[in-house]
This record gives sequence, C-alpha cells and structure tokens, in this order.
Amino acid sequence: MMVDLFASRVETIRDGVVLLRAFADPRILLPLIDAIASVAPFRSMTVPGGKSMSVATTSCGERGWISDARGYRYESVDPLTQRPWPAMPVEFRTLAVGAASRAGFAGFDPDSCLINRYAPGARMGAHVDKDERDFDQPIVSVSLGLPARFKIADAVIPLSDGDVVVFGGPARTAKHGVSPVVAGPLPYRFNLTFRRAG
Ligand code: MD6
Ligand code: FE
Repeated sequence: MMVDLFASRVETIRDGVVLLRAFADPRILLPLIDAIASVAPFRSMTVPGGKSMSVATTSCGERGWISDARGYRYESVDPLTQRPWPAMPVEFRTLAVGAASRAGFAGFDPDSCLINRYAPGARMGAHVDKDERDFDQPIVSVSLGLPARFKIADAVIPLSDGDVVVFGGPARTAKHGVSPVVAGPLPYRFNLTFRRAG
C-alpha cells in the first residue's frame, strides 16, 4: 500500500473548498512581499460607492486587480506608478501551483497575485470573485502574519500564518469574506490571492 505522507495536510471543508495548514513558508514570502511593495506600493483602493477599502493592496504578475470609482477589473499597468506590475516571483508561482495541485486542481496557471495587507480592524466584506474569465481555474488564498477568520459559503475557517485555502469547482463562485483582524504580536495580516484572470 502506498502511504501518502502529505494526506494529513489536506482538509476538505466543503465540496471545492480545501484547507492546507502551514503549507506556505512566511520566512520566504514576507521578504518577497516587501520587495514587490518597494516597486508597487501598498495603497487603499476606492470602491465604486466612493469609500476606501480598509485593506491596503498591491499586485504582482501579468495582471493586477483594481478597484476605483468605475468598478472592479484587472489591469496590466499599475495605475499608481504607470508601470507594469512586478513579475510574479517563482516562489509565489510554485507555491500556488503546488497548493492547487494538492487540492485536486492540476494545471492551475495563475497570471495574477493580489496582495492584501490587513492592519488590526481591517476586513473584507462578503463578495463573489467574478472579474476573471475562466471559472474552471481555482483561487488560491495564502494567509500570512496575524490570524484571521475566513468565511466561505456557510463555513468559518480560522486561519494562521502559512495556511492556504483553495476554492474552485463547485465553490469557485462561493461568497467569501474576512472578519475584522484582531491586533496581536505581529503588525499585519497579509493575504496572497492567486487567480487566472485573463
Ligand atoms: C483576503 N480577498 O484578502 C481575501 N477577492 O483574504 C478577497 O477575497 C478578494 O481582496 C476579490 C477581490 C479582492 C480581494
Ligand atoms: Fe475574493
């Protein structure tokens, strides 16, 4: 019999929602986030209603997710710097493709990594990701730093530093959001959201 040494790391929360505990290494990812933010700074985006989001956002990869008064979309040029988004580090891509594969989504080919920075009190209201072209490709969401409560469909998933959630298939258009982040021993929660946008 083949023993799958990694089986215990894969937890199915709902059909299409898979949790990989401690799958990502913050020691590798956080310096890469800093390097990206030195080129494409974190900024608070405006939502179509005119309010500004409580999270600070940047992106890397071929396309970056944008919100402004006109709506939500992906752009290949950062509107703040008027330069292309920084390239997606190979370590990011390897992590995202590996997580998707472990979760049962072979062949994930992300072209976008949204990076969200949550100071204590920042949150993400319930929404559906629907600005992407191909809903056959999953979403890979990497949690770093301060813990968070991630709500998806009717599940609440407590997330710690390094945990990864993959949602796809029947859960690709599930409603999800993040409860206000609580202050702790680290300054921020970061989230990396990998998607195939174009
Ligand atoms: C998170 N972010 O930051 C989850 N979705 O943990 C999202 O679900 C999200 O930040 C669509 C567009 C922007 C986002
Ligand atoms: Fe989302």
